[in-house]
Amino acid sequence: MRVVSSFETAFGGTPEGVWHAPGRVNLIGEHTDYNDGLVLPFAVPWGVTAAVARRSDDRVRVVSAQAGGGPVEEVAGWAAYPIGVALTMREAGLPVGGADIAIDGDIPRGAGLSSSAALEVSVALALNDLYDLGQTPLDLARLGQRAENEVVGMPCGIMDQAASALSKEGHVLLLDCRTLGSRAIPFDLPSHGLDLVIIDTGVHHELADGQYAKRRADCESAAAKLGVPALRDVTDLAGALSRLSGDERKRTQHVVTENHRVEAVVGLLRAGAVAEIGALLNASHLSLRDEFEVSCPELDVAVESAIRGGARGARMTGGGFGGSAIALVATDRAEAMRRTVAEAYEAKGWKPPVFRTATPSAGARRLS
Ligand code: GAF
Repeated sequence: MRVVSSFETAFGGTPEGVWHAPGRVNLIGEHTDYNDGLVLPFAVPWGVTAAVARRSDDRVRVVSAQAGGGPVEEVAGWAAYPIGVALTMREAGLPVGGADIAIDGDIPRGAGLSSSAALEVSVALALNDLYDLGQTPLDLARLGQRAENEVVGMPCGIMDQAASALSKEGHVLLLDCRTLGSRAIPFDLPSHGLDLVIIDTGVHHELADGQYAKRRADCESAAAKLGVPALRDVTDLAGALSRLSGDERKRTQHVVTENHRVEAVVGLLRAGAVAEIGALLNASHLSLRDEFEVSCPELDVAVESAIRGGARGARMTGGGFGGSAIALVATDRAEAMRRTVAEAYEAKGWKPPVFRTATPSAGARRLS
């Protein structure tokens, strides 16, 4: 394994083990996690692999095949994620000593498939095993999120880390972001003659992180005005909207309806009506575009052209402002759909999008 040889080259010994954590796609439930709402992600076949050994001192050293260069100990750039996890575990009172960590990954960069959560969870799982910390996969997801919030400074919710830590092959993960209760729901696309195609726009618009924090603040101030702990708690949407205006009104409209869409998708999946979720994916996209305002022209064209090209439904996935869209399409129409999307991009003079088939995959695990 390449990550083992990169460990040996960087640190001069052999790792005690190798761990893997996947990236994710979110089927539906966008920008609901930090509103105590519902999400429905699943793990993708790509992820981050960490080869790790304990050290007799407290130092944490990291190398990455993607970043290149020698071992890093500074909490900056990409290294803030893995080192941040170790520091956060210590901060939480867990007895984590030093570690040498080599990282390798195959999540396409900038595709919005949560390479950062995969990085956090792979390292958290490795340290949990090596230092016998007794943390559950959900605990590890929370530690990863805390590292990202407190060390990296990105105010993300729990969805990405939970998807990486808890997903089951062939299933989507229904996660209640308030109770943190979760359930694996079968998502067997081949038996329905369907593909879920990831359309990677290849763009990542600047200011995305500031916009994320702003959306979160809009939601929190709306909930405060409505006198509820979180937008999850809005039961009378029309009444709530009549008491809000501007951005707070739009964000509330999105979050409340998006939670309903997650429930509706779960109902259809449980009834075996997978192809019928398409309209809800489309509605989610329009709401993210018009009410939550986190889409961008590249995502909108991907979604519109996918639908025009025969998709049952399509939407942006993840935080937005670039990254990827997903399209649910009959397997025998997938090729024609990809062609329609590629032509739409060409007509705009944009670089071609990259298509990948999303297979619901297993969550984080030890490989050796
Ligand atoms: C990003 C965040 F990291 C998640 O927590 C979630 O809020 C998502 O955007 C939007 O649904 O991936």
